[in-house]
Parts: sequence; C-alpha cells; structure tokens
Amino acid sequence: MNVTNSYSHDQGVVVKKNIGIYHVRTNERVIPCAISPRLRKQLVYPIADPSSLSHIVRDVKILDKVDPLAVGDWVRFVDSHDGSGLITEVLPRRNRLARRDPYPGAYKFEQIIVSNIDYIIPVFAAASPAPKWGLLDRYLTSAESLELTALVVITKLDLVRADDGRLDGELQTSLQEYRRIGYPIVLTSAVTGEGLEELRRTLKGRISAFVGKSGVGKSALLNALEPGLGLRIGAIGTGRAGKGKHTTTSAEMITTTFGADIVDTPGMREFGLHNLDGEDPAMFFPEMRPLVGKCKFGLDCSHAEEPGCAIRKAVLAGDISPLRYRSYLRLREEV
Ligand SMILES: Nc1nc2c(ncn2[C@@H]2O[C@H](COP(=O)(O)OP(=O)(O)OP(=O)(O)O)[C@@H](O)[C@H]2O)c(=O)[nH]1
Ligand SMILES: [Mg+2]
Ligand SMILES: [Zn+2]
Repeated sequence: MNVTNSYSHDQGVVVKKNIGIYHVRTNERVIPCAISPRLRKQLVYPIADPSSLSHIVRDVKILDKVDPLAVGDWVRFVDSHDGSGLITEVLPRRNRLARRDPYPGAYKFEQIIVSNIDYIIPVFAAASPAPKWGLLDRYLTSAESLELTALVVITKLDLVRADDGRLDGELQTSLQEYRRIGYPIVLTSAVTGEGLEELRRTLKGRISAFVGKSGVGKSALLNALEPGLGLRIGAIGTGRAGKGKHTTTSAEMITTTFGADIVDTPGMREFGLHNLDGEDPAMFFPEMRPLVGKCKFGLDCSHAEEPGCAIRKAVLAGDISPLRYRSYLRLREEV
C-alpha cells in the first residue's frame, strides 16, 4: 500500500501525556497525537523478560497500563491535518529515567518517566519537609547507575536562613560533604528568589528533570524560574505532616523563555532500577569508585567486616562520610 503524498512525516518531542494522547512539540507547535497500535506492540513487547516465552500471552489489561512512550521521547508522526497526529516511530533514547513498573508479576516492565535528559535534578527542601540525606543518596546512586549527570537543588532556603543569612551547622556540613564528592548544589528559594539566576544560567541550553518527594517545592521553583508559568502547587497546611499531597500528577516538559527545557515530575519516593549485573554498588559512589579493587581481598571484598578494606580505611580516615558509607551498606543489602 502506498502512502499518499498528502501525509508527511514530522519529528518532534513528547512534552506531555494524557491517557492515550501524547502532546508532541514540533516547530513551536504542540500537536496531540495517538500512537499506532503496531508501534505500541513493538515498544511494549521487547522490554518484557526475554527469557519468558509466555510474555506473549501477557494479560491484556496490564499491557494497557504499560505506557511505551515517555516525556522527552523524540518521535516521528504523521500529521493528519485536522490538528492531530499519529505517532509511527520512536527514535532511539540517549538515556532514560525509569523505575520498576508498579504492577507486580513475573514481568520486569519498567516505567519510563522521562528520557533524553542532560541533568537529573533531585530537589530537596531545606525544611518542611526536612531533607533526608539517605534519600538523596538513593537518587544519586540511581543517577550514577543510569549514567545521568546529577545536579542537586535545595529549595525553601527562606525557611532556614538566620537574620544574618547564615545556615545552621548540620545543613552546612551535609552540603559541604556532597560538594566535596563533586556534586554541584544550588541553593534556592521560590519566596526570596535566591539562587534563581544561578539556576537559570546552569540550565540554559539543557534538558533537565526535577525529581523529588511530593511537597518539596519542585513546581513552585519552576513557577519562580519562569514567571507567568502558573503550574499548580500544593496548598499550605494540607496533606499529612511532611507527606506532601501529590499536586503534580504527570510529567510535563516546560520550555522556558531563558532557553532551558525543564521537566516537572510528580513526587516520587524513588526511581532507578539498580540493575547491578554483579557489579559492586561502590561503583555508584564516586568517592568509593577509585578504591574498588584496592582492598586486601580485591574485588571479593564486601567492604563490611573484612580486614584490609580500603573503603573502610577511608571512612575511618575521614575521607568518606560515615553517612554515605551507611547508605552504601543499605544499598548493598537490597540488591
Ligand atoms: N517558604 C517556602 N515555601 C515553598 C517554597 N517552594 C514551595 N513552597 C511551598 O511548598 C508547598 C509544596 O510546593 P509544590 O511546588 O507544590 O511542591 P512539589 O514538589 O511540586 O510537589 P508535588 O507536585 O506534589 O510533587 C507549597 O505549599 C508551596 O507554597 C519556598 O521556596 N519557600
Ligand atoms: Mg509539583
Ligand atoms: Zn573493601
């Protein structure tokens, strides 16, 4: 069958999704598109466990819930000239931020939250809710395992700055620790405007994704970076204390006037697959990575009890933070 010339293939990027509809940006326009059934099958089946033959008879209902396309995907689509389009192809992803599919079962489906990004940005509040550094370590190790470049943002600084502008010692020490490892940290406030110019400068010309728990202030920060944007933000005093209330419900890519593409994501407790393939999780801690293989028992060392452990020696010498080491041991237990 010939494709008639009246249909042209266009390329664009998925900026937003609703159930079954993908909003594709191309040449300054955003076109709502459906996905061709053939492409859906192609995209969904290959990520099922390849060792399982029965994946072909996978429950159709579950299949319907697996979304094969993510915000950030580059697609080719046919413009149907009625204001909508049909996606026929997805271009190869340069990277992806994913988590395990929430539907349990024998199949290891992954849910892709956003793809093709330059920066993954864990956002934490300086207070309300108080930062959990162990959770930051989970985000950072996930970023390392997915080979994504991380930039840390701490926001709501207005809540913790003393009158003279100083920060309390515990916060200072923690920030210092992550900077020492090499992670850039930007301190911001959507209320006072602190750090916004620095963040605009850093994100310009890049595609970034804000991630973090509900209520930390991701959408408020985006609104502050891009006045007039008007993303919905959580009301003060609602939701259980420290829990947030999931105000943002789906990922959306915002193109800002200062030349940055930023994806706002719904609050997530974690992401990443931690697919180690037998690799030492110390490889995901940049300050431990150079020591892997240097212990008395070489690559067999689990860095827990063994004598002559180079990583434990570095912890005792103060070169590796005991908190980061604890995060390492926790990750090691899980994988
Ligand atoms: N004092 C202060 N409050 C802030 C700041 N940023 C956000 N908030 C408040 O924190 C609450 C949560 O902000 P949101 O931007 O909705 O948080 P979110 O991270 O987008 O949350 P989800 O969309 O649920 O993932 C709101 O009540 C905001 O007003 C800030 O810089 N300073
Ligand atoms: Mg939000
Ligand atoms: Zn060791």
